[in-house]
Amino acid sequence: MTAGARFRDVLAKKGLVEAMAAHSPLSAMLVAEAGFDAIWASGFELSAMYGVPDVSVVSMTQHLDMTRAMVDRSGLPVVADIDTGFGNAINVLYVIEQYERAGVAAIVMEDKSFPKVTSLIAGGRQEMVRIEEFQGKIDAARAARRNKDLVLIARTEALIAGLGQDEALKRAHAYEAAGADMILVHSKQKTPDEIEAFVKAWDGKAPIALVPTAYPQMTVARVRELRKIGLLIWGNHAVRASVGAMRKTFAQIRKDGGIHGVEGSIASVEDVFDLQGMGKVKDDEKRFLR
Ligand code: SPV
Ligand code: MG
Repeated sequence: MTAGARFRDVLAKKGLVEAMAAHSPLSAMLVAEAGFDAIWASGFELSAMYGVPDVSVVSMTQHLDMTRAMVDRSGLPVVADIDTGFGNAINVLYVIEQYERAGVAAIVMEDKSFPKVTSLIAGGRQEMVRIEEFQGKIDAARAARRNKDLVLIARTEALIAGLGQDEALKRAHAYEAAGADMILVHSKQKTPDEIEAFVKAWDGKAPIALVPTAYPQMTVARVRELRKIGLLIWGNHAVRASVGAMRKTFAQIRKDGGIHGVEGSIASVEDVFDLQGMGKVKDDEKRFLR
């Protein structure tokens, strides 16, 4: 079964795919361990991991390499955040071929112009491409995928750009008409009102994907009540958890002048050995080293 088929299977059986962000194979493994359905190969997280802004500075190959490693190590369906598709429809042809070959289950492509600016930044410069142009990019993605199981998710940034519900709905309908399997609609409002209004007004067939980072009142239970949601993405909680944990640990070590105070609050070396599969290495040594 392809990763895309597995994603579609979870959606059919559970009615909702719950994805958690990751930025590395290790974080992707922890997403799997926690029991989420899928990995969100977040552009924001990877940019933050490289210490650079999420403004199309991280290259397609950097994101692709990390995504491939996350596919390999996590065993979960991976939803790849390909931003704007790294260019125009011609670039998208190549991008889809590469990501499908890397084994992703789904791709999310957004209707902003390249280079993009991260969505949740206050006062961000949010420039969109024309509807027809983005339809061409969806068309290119459809033409490039070898297997129809690969889930193509079109993301509209109309609400992020402040263009209003009508524009968001118009774009969502246009993207569904162009063949998107799912529509992601993003919002940076501090409450779910804007998104709930969109969802209530949505009369298309494609399920909706949400990234409720800015409006944390949106729980799994509330999403299920909305019914039309097929994918819920917890967008950046892996990198934010890491930043918080590292800051706390580093500060404590500086304060204590040693590492004795942090042992109880960080993962043990054995824990990390387990994640790395050192048990198997020992077994393999017995078996193969002669
Ligand atoms: C990401 O995680 O890279 C996203 C979600 O695209 S957001 O950063 O909220 O735009
Ligand atoms: Mg992103």
